Amino acid sequence: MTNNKQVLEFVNKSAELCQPDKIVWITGEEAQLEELRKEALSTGELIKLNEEKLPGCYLHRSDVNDVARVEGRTFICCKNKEDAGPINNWMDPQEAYSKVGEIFKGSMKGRTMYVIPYSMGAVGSTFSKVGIEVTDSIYVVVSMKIMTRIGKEVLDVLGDSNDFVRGLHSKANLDAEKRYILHFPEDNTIWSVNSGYGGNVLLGKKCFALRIASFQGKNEGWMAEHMLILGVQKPNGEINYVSAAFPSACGKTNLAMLIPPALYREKGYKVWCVGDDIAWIRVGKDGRLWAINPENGFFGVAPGTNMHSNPNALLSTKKNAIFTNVALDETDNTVWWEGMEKDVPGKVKPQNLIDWKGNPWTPDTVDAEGKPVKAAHPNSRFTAPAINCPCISSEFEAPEGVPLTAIVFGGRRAKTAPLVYEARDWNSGVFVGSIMASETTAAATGAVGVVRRDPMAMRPFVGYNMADYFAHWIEMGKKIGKQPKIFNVNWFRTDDEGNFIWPGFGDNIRVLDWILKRCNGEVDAREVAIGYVPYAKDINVEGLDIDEKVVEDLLSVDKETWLEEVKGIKEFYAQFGDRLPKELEVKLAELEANLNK
Ligand code: GTP
Ligand code: SPV
Ligand code: MN
Repeated sequence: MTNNKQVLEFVNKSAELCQPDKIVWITGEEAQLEELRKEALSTGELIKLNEEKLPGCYLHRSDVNDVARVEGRTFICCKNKEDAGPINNWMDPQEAYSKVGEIFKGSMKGRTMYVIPYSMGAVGSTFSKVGIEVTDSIYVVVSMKIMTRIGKEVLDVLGDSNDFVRGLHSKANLDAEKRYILHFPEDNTIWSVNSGYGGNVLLGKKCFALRIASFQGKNEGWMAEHMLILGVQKPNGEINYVSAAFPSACGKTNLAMLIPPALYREKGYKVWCVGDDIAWIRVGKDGRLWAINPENGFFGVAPGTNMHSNPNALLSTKKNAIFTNVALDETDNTVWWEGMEKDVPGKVKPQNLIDWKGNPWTPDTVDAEGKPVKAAHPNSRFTAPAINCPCISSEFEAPEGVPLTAIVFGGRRAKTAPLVYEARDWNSGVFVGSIMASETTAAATGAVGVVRRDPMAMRPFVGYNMADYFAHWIEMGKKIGKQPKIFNVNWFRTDDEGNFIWPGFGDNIRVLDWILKRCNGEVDAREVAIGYVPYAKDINVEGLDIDEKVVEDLLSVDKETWLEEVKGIKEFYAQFGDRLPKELEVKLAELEANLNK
């Protein structure tokens, strides 16, 4: 399929190591993919769903010990340990190649090795980059088809170039003790073994488009971020684009596909989705920041997705989608997950399902300790083509992307962070991003609900030293002629009973509205220690069961809580030693002084 010597060498070397029975190049043609889906049906790797209700859709179950990203087993393998920084796990590249090479050795015996040429970004566009993933999993092939642009045309565009990311993946025997997700940023190489879970094995996504790309971006003067991109269309037809970084399972897909409440729709507001997880951002000729979504599909969290919370996401999954670790409703061969009740008005929870592990399930099913069992895994996901999304932006494939008016950070904080605040300037915004903290979710293995620092929502995804990543943000600020304003949001403040105070979802347009008004100089704000917060009257709560007093509470900045926060930030910053940009130290000192005023 190609004469590119480097590509051929990479594929041959991979085959020598893994010793597959045969090698199949993925052309991207539908007939080949359909053959592979059929093969996966025969082995049980995929389960065909109801062709009338969910045409072209499949269910996949991963191994029960393999349901989320494994941050503890994810490594950055660069020559100098300091270049990986204190947040990343590090392994010496030579040691990594030889140690994990032993695990890959012969891992594809009796199997087929698939070679997937793929493009992150529209094929052939100047902002796009090419990857080659070699894998022994049909699930990976058919998922990569949805999540990226694959096939021969990618190789045609690559030509003789050596500028491609080499990705080697083998399920091996799914041994969790020998699971490794390795990144060699200096070699443009990714090795993933003993996993079949999306985030660990769809190598174009987190591994390439964030970990490797963030390193490339630092060297080449652009940014790879864990951000959604959306356009807000105002009644006059003007569209402003916003990118937003929230940690995993903290609301990016939901915000990216937001449907405004009736009040806003009637006025003419509409939200367009450009991307729901990753943004590649560059300074355009006009000096503004321009962002593309390098992906071609959504790998979204299933639980909680319903026709009320996120109809656009649910509708995106109605054809040619793959569901992973959700429940199967055998009565009509469709899928189900917790929080889908509102899918069909009046539809009640199904009584008899097959749960994500393949066991019979009823709402009364309990585990050995008597605890209720979930039908779908909390990190069960759908893989859906972006073109299925009813609100996909007309600029989705625009080669240079869309210009950013605002950048938003956010996380899950029960108390500290107000509903929204604005940073004073670019460097203050970088500081706001760098001090982000959020409660952990089911998207990664480990405890859920523990607050941890997750700067720019990139803690698990920066492919180099986090301090240098902060410095890169500051450097980028100097290159941008017209800097977007930077904000922080928190949809997750809770009352004393632990209930979310802010309604969230579609009503988040009320906050976006304020953000854009600030960008256009249409509304005043109140200066507080951490930046600017809205006057309560300026957050439109018309039609909500919330009064101005509640909004004031949502916007409050508690001095004692924030002084505690400062302590946590100091501890976090201390790990970076001299490598931490001075600009951030200055901002932290300013914050502390402001709080003590
Ligand atoms: P990744 O795909 O892991 O990067 O996640 P994501 O950031 O795209 O998160 P997603 O939009 O899938 O939301 C994850 C969870 O947060 C779901 O359970 C949602 O129901 C919940 N959620 C999203 N937006 C809101 C909101 O505005 N308010 C509240 N309370 N919950 C929300
Ligand atoms: C995330 O965890 O941030 C995801 C899903 O978007 S994964 O692809 O598994 O990383
Ligand atoms: Mn994500």
